Amino acid sequence: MTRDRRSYYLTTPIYYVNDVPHLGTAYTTLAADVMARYRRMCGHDVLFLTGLDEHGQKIEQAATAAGYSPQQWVDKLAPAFQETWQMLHISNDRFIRTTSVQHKHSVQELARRLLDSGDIYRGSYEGWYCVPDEAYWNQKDLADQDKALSSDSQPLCPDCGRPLKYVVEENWFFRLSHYADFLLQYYEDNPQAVQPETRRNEVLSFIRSGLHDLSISRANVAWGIPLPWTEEGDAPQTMYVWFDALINYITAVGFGTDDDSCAEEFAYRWPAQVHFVGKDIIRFHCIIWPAMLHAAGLPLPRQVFAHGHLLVKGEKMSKSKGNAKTPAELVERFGVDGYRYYFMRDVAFGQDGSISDEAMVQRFNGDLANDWGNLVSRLFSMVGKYCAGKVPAYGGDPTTEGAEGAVLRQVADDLYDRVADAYSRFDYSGALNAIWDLVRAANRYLEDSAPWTLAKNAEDDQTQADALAQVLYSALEAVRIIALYTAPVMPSTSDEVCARLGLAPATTEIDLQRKTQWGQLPAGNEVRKGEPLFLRMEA
Ligand code: ME8
Repeated sequence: MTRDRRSYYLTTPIYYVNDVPHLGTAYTTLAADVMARYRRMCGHDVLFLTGLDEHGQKIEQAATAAGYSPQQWVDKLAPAFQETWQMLHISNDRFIRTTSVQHKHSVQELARRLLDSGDIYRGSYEGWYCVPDEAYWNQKDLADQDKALSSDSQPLCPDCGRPLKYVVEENWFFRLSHYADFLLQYYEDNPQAVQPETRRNEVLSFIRSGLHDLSISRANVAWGIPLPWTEEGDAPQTMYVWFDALINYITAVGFGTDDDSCAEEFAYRWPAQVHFVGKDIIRFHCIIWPAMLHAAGLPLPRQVFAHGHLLVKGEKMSKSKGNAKTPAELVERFGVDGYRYYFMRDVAFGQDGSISDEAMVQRFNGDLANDWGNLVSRLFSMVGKYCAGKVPAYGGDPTTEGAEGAVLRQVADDLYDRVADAYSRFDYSGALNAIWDLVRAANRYLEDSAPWTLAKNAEDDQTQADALAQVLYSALEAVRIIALYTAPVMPSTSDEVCARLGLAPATTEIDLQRKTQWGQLPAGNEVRKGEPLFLRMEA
């Protein structure tokens, strides 16, 4: 296998298959998709993974309640996730399901390694458990709830607010407490490893408050990967669902098999460049997961980026709160690209963000229908009228473009670095805002240079004819460049604009920096006006 480009391996959480995907799960997946598309366009060898977390008590209970076996249940619901991602034009390269045979081998292999290294031991667990979050809680986490002090009362989960269950069982533990100093040092040496900064601080203070060993097997949950060892007289146990789930990130790139090509892929792909997660699951990803990897002698992911939550009327959107919407309802109204643009532009990635119908309509009408869509339709129709529908000849000679043209070109020339800087900070909104400077500059340029006036005398006056050609060429060139930059967020629209300019699809570019340099639009290409890209909608 030749590996001549740099690997960029990125992941989303694997979602619980207890229901269909909603806007929250789609949000993480979309953000990861935009990053995957951007990195591909910059020439990285991207591997984008998403998938499903199919084991555990929560799934077992949902299946039973619906009258299915757990396997039937996950098989029934899994396609809804794949279909939703296809509908949203998610470009994942792999889709992992934790019920796969390969994943079972991978989990058992990692567990064996940790047993061999002395990091797993037998113990007894007594304490609180949140089934919906599949998370253990210590007494100190519940300190502010008086009721938590005895096992016959029922405290609430500090995270999701639902009643906890008291669990007493003999099972197996991972020596998480051993790794507190290692983790503190690691995060001190690698400040980028958890972002944004607020989340990093949260992780550090959690570690400083003391880590407890973690129970990694369950005696009374049948729906899971069997522990690969049993001691005489013991009933079989299954792996704790988070221990199982986190390992998906290495299963998907070849861990746990004897096959040479898998080992080679693992060496090439691991560690991951970035795990995208919501802030609700940061402790699993920034404490448990790196400790497991380190204990097994494996490198740690380069970065975990924990974004905020989508809020509806101030509350986290979630199935349990009954305020969850499915992407299909919005895609039907706003189109796939309208949907994608809104979530990437209007919600600051990293912070909680309120979403509303009004804001969506406003963004759609203002940024898409007015600014971007209108630029394309009025420009392309002028090219049809004044240049017989062809890109006018103009070599992009900077000495002939005039002051306004030079300003427009400068905005375009500055964009690569601005966009790259924004993406390096996961600032999607900032990247789009920078791109919109070019959209606005192109609209202003048309206003200021008034091609419709130049066209009036172009037939008799060569200077006016040249000026008209320059203006339309420059504006078309800006449109070509905008289509390239917006492709990670709005792939179909960008490909459509490129097709109307007689160009290859924007989404297939792998050298964004070179391709966005000014002056590459070939003169003579047919320009097709086509239907409006975005139709204004009523509030
Ligand atoms: O936690 N806003 O799965 P899950 C933004 N299986 N993002 C949201 C959101 C909201 N309102 N609601 C959900 C699990 N999310 C485990 C993960 S990984 C090894 C195992 C997103 O189905 C966000 O990414 O509960 C959050 O972290 C994830 O969905 C939780 O998905």
